[in-house]
Amino acid sequence: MVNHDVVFVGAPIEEGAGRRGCVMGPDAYRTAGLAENLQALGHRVTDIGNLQPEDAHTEKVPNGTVKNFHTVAGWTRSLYKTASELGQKAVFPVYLGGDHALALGTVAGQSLAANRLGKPLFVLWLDAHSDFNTFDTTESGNLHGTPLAFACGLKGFDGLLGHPLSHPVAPRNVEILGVRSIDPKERELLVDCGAGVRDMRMIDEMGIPALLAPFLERVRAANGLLHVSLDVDFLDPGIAPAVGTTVPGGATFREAHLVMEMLHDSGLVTSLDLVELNPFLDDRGMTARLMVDLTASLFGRRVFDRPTRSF
Ligand code: B3U
Ligand code: MN
Ligand code: MN
Repeated sequence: MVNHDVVFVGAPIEEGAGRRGCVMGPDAYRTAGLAENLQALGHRVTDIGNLQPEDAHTEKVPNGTVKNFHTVAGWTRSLYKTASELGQKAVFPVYLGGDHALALGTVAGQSLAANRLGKPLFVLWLDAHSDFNTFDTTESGNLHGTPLAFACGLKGFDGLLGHPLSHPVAPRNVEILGVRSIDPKERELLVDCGAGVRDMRMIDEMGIPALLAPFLERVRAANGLLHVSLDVDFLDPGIAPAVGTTVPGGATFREAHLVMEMLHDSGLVTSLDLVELNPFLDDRGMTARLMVDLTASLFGRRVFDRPTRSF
């Protein structure tokens, strides 16, 4: 098994979500033993602590719907900078959220880094939502509903970085898995751009391996890097209650672990977001522990060794 140099980057942002509590996410992962679990698998873990948002208060607020624009822009800038630096080093960054607005910075930064390494970035978005709104289409104004559209280079994100996004992710390199809630205008944007959308019905009909293996093959064939963004609400609320935006009918315990196990076996994943954990809503830490266990599966925990790699 490959031993990674894992770097934890805490990003206690909660201003992208509709309710407070994600600020406690990074410490909940630490308390639940994320580092110890990865070390037990043979990985080296360095925790650089929590980032601070930059100051972006002079930017013009894009419209009256968007909430907490200056704070989210500040986080985007510091995460973009950190991700573009870490993405060029021989380390495996794990971004501890924080709400999903943190991916405004992480995906764009990892994409810039991948470009500098001469490789395309692919993104696997594990989420009940597609997070494909722009500042113009968002109905809620919550910016955790926008990061994938920003990463794909859609228009209408003026002022977020302070400069245009130079290396967006190609929408055909994006796979959204487990989705079951899409807003009407967001749906139009998604259809137009051609990102891969695999909803719960497809998981029911085809199963995880038939959906995920072809995507991993594409990443491999393109010699690409793979960023995984895991939103707690990808999981069924019955096993993962600690999230502000539960949507019934999510991934089961076994489906989620199988995704992580296949990702590990592929050897293709180079960076990870753990987002939307709201410890204030948890039930005796069960969601934090499940997220730790899923991460351990992604980093190679298994019940029994298989003789050959299957994906
Ligand atoms: N699409 C809705 C709902 C939502 C997106 N992401 C989350 N909720 N967590 C929105 O607010 O943009
Ligand atoms: Mn999300
Ligand atoms: Mn979500």
